[in-house]
Amino acid sequence: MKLLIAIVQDEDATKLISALMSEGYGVTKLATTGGFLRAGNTTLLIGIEDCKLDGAMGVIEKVCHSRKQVASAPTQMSPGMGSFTPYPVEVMVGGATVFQLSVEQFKKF
Ligand code: 2BA
Repeated sequence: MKLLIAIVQDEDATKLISALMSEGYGVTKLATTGGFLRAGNTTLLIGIEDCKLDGAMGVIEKVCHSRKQVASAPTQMSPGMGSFTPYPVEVMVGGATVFQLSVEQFKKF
């Protein structure tokens, strides 16, 4: 058995959960925050049998889209002065960041 930890953009989360559920995958949704943009994103926990791994990855790849987002990165105006001001930086946020873990044991009580 595998556990997928999929970090996706909030815009894709509802559609992705629906698509996964309709194909019989179990999903847990967590409200999370990206460390770089400090913006909300969604993390899904998906526990699956090994034989369904490719199917789940396919659904994630199909539903989730990359988008450009603007981040406010701090910059130092005067070196040594300790004064920082934000300036906009454009970054491409991925459709999904997916970690695949092997599950040692799975039980439901
Ligand atoms: P954030 O940390 O908010 O990052 C959003 C996007 O900003 C990233 O998209 C990337 O394009 C850019 N970015 C991140 N760190 C950067 C840096 N130090 N310098 C320049 N640009 C940077 P993605 O790579 O697609 O990541 C989307 C979200 O997935 C991340 O949101 C974070 O929540 C999660 N994530 C990505 N890689 C991760 C990792 N190795 N471990 C845990 N979470 C990760």
